[in-house]
Amino acid sequence: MATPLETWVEEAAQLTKPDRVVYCDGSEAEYRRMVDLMLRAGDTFTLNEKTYPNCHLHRSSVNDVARTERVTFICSRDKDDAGPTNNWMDPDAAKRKVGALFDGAMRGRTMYVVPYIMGPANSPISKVGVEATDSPYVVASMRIMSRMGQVALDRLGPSNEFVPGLHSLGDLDPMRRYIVHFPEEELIWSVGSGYGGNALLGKKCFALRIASVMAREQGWMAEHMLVLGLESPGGKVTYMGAAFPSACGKTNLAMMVSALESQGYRVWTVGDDIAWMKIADDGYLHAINPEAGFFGVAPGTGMHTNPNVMRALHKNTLFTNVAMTAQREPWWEGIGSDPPAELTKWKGEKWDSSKGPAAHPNARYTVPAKQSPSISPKWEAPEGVPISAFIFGGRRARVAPLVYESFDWQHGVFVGATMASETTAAATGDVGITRRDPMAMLPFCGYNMADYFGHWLEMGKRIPHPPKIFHVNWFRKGADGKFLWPGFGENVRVLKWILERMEGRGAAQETPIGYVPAMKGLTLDGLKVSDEALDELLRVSPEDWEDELEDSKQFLMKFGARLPKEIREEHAKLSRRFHRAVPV
Ligand code: GTP
Ligand code: SPV
Ligand code: MN
Repeated sequence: MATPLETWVEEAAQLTKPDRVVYCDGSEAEYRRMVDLMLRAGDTFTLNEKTYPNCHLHRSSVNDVARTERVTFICSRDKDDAGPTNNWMDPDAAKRKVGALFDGAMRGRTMYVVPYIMGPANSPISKVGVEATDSPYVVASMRIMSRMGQVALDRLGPSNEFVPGLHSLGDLDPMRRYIVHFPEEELIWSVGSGYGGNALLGKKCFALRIASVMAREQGWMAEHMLVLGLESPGGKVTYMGAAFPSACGKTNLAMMVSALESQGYRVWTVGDDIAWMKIADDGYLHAINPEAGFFGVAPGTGMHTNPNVMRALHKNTLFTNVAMTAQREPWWEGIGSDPPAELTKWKGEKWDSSKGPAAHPNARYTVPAKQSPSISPKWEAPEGVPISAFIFGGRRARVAPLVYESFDWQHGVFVGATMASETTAAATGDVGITRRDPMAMLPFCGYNMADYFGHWLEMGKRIPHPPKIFHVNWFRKGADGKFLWPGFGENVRVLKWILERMEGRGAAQETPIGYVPAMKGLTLDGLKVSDEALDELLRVSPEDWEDELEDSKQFLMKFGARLPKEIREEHAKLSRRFHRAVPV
């Protein structure tokens, strides 16, 4: 008798017609074989074996360098279940249209069957997925990013409890690229891209879009959140989850080297991108990191910004679309050194400064999480870690202060639902446009976001000790267009205030949007931030917020009658608080 897995693989092979089918075991030898295939294909290079042992540089197709939200679809039976913020296709129409692209797509190629676990192998919160792919780069990446191979087959056994994902590079033509999700079937189809979240199906497709649907049905949460532990003097560790949109600082915050280490504050990394959270017997929401590696943004990453990851990247790392020096070492803008005389651009040609950035702005590294010096001793705890605070945030040149605390859960959900951020190179399209990105889930929620807000409100009632909700903004700019806040390791000063607020300390002033640190509330010793800059960083400008109220209202109106009344109520309350506030 064929197992459900074998049956699905057989059907996938009938459609895509590969020359052969190979089940992956996740071994070191298999990783080597994948790398050899990539090297022979000519799009991958071995880096300096002395300084970067077992490290490689992969160059993706130049039209395939980031997630493509335009061709990402939620194929629920009812269009309203996808909601106004998702692209939607009828599931049968999607099967026909995308099925035609899969038909024979693997002819002359090998289909690799990649079984993987999202989450620690022995955690009850973890789930199994299977990706069938014709890309050795995807196989190699999945081995770093998840618990892949035999360990997953062992967990699955003859059961049908896995989320299947079919992936083919197709012909890499952006016009024939589709990333489609069937939430009711718990199925993913992706064709025409080999990059990141489009192709590593365990990540955004399963762990967020499909899992968010499961989470709502089953009463848990799947969020685009880093998870960190803040150690305070005496050794107590407090865990926090933070949701920032793509390329807005999750990896950096999760891995930060604390500027207050001498005062006993230290940050431990549990996860850098995704959190799965369930209510545990102790009444807290417990989080696991479903991933096993970091797929992090390279540009801007250096010894001054993220030394932990820099130390982790010197072995067993797969780089994508970075530049390469004559010594065959990776290089990118913001690495902390001037560009060397001889440099090969991410596309492969010789670089000079007239040719734009040497590394693609969305160039990435894929590295095992356990290689980070900051990795938490609890990062694979099967029961997860108890979350005491949620932090929302984004890139806002104006409007949002450095940090504020919501009044209560319902208000906090409103803060998340109306958060906004300037777009980045993590997805194709315009960069720097401010858009609403609720809970940093706009591109990742597998169902109607009005119902998603409802789920958040519901969870607040069910969690006996719900996390307190905060909002941060490291990206506020002064009149000169420069960031007002130094960011990176200095962000621990904000985490410290958050911790103090949770403990009933921490000086704050009440504003219409929530509690903002009092002028002396933040620990700023040893930091050069002028009083004027601090003033601006903490300012809640009624004019800016007047525009903000209008813009968020327009956004919320898209959801029509499906929007929970509590969200509408919070909008009205915020508006009233501003109109009552004495003008400053
Ligand atoms: P995804 O992997 O796309 O989800 O991104 P992410 O949210 O993990 O963002 P990441 O930490 O990789 O940071 C993205 C970019 O923002 C990098 O270029 C960082 O150097 C920069 N960045 C991160 N934190 C800060 C900060 O505190 N201040 C400033 N100015 N830039 C930051
Ligand atoms: C993001 O865009 O949020 C990422 C990168 O983490 S990707 O895996 O490509 O989605
Ligand atoms: Mn991300």
